[in-house]
Amino acid sequence: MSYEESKLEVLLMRYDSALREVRTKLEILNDELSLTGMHSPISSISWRRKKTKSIFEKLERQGDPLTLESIEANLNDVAGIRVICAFVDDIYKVARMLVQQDDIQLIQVKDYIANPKPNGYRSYHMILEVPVFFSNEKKAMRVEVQIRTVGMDFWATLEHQMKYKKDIDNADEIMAELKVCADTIAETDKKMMEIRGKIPQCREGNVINEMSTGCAFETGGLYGK
Ligand code: 0O2
Repeated sequence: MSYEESKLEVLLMRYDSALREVRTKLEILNDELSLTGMHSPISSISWRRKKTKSIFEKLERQGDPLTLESIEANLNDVAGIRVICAFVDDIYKVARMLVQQDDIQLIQVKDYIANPKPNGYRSYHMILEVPVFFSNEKKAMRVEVQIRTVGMDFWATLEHQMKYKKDIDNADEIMAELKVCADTIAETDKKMMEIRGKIPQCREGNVINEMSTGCAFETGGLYGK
């Protein structure tokens, strides 16, 4: 292995460590809220670290230098975590609880729930920096966190397929149908919160969620590369 290759391996290990840090923070928050009898906001967490090939392809697409320094400087999504919540207000609760931790630095927020994309995409995105302690240094590593409801995730997974199929004949028609579905899902998400508010046990927060962790994305999986 060349010197450059071994340095890349170390950098990727650091992104993996940062993913573990943020994941643990989210799991602790959820465990704590479950124990206190409050409604646990997180339904599931999944994560992926971009593969080397995708990292360099993205740098190339952006016209950035293909160096290790450039990876850290120009890519925010080498490490990505996706958090699925049952209700829209849980999304904001989780985001708030995470960024209020004093070792987390919030670099960027994109609220595609308040401001959906024209295609109907909804999700709450944050770029965070989390410190990771290694044998002889502390490194602040970037992690992209996407938080969305089950419905938004269902939609985004199907819509993501269109990214690679723009040349099909009825692409416009499919995109229009997807837009209608996105709006319907948003309406349903809103309605579900209203209904939850009418159920006494839910108002008091006795909903039990299942925590399904451990799904590292494979190439071509839900979260892409
Ligand atoms: P993949 O294959 O999921 O990794 P950036 O890509 O971060 O340099 P951008 O596009 O401004 O810059 O970031 P943004 O808007 O926060 O989007 C980042 C990620 O959000 C995307 O990563 C997707 O995972 C998801 N996303 C954003 N817009 C859409 C959308 O319209 N539909 C779907 N299904 N997902 C979306 P990648 O790298 O594009 O894709």
